[in-house]
Amino acid sequence: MHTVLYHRADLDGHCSGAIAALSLRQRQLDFKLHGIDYGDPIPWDLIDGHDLIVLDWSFQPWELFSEVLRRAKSLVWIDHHKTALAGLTEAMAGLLFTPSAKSMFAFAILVLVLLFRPQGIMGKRAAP
Ligand SMILES: [Mn+2]
Repeated sequence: MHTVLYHRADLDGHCSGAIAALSLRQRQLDFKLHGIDYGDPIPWDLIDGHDLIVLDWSFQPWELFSEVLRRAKSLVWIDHHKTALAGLTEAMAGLLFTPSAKSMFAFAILVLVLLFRPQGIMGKRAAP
């Protein structure tokens, strides 16, 4: 079963949750839709063994991501907030390097992205 966790505190969270629900319904997949906000308890019963889709929201602290990856069957995570990218790169760097190098690593990633992919890391929009 799929679980869709969407940010319940803003409109883009609600809309992305609705789009995911429509898509899963069209494909006749079983799912639970669950709104979440920062400070809410993590709904582990909806994560354990489920195909998890997280929209417009991030697990914080970042160490929670490794536990989610361990417990969920799969994870799709879509979040447009710049703190999401910085936090994730910091968490990854924390696994690879000394903790003191974490913020330096996130800064280096941001500079590299801006240098080589100023248009963003996703594909270009096709011409209409
Ligand atoms: Mn948002």
